[in-house]
Amino acid sequence: MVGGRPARIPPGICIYAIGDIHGRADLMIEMHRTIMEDSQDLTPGTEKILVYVGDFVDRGLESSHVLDLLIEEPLPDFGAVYLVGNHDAWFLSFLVDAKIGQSWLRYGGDATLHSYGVRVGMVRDDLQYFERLQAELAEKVPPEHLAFLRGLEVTFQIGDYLFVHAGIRPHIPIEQQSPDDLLWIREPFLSCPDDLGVVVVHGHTVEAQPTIRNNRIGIDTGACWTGALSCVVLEEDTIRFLTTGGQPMAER
Ligand SMILES: [Mn+2]
Repeated sequence: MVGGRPARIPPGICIYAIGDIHGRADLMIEMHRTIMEDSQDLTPGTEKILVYVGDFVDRGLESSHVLDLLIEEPLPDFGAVYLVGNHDAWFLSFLVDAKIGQSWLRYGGDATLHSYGVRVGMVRDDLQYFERLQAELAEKVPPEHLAFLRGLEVTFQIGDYLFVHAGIRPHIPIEQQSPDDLLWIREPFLSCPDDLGVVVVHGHTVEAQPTIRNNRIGIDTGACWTGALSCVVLEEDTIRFLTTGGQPMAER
């Protein structure tokens, strides 16, 4: 809801927004197929835009393959918007600052390294070890992947909707939001009940089901663990979801 009325996408446009993929190429392929099928039923001539809310890499086993597919096989007849997630930013940071290796590897960067053929071995905590991994990764990451990651957008706005990886800090204008908040925020955004002037579509925080609140739609259903990759479909003032098969998470 925005200003007491349902949020809207401009007429003639259909948005498909996909949550955190985290190296699950298998689920992304399945979701792409589902979206292709679903879009057959749209009014002919509808403009179709696919928005990815970021976190393409880490945790899942196929980060490198996910980037290959996005670069080489974008869905035909869809516009595409690729947003940056905190994990995608972490990947790029590691290439310039080996010191962050310890936290990055702990939160799924180890799987990304494996996907590029970089052997992680026994994780140590000395800088030399992370510098070795950094050098090997730099050697093995294709320049196309770096260009893709560096070209990711932070936000995308259309109609009454704002798409961003994590969320926004309530009651601060979009253009004054800190990049840290946009990529990392949880509270006070997630439980804020207020009209934020836009409905925020975001990933980053795993919820058992895709979530609709009056000011946000959360589409991270923890695909890398649950097998459930979610997509929200927005057309005019309608909201519906597509999800790959998989075990939904137990309510927490
Ligand atoms: Mn994530």
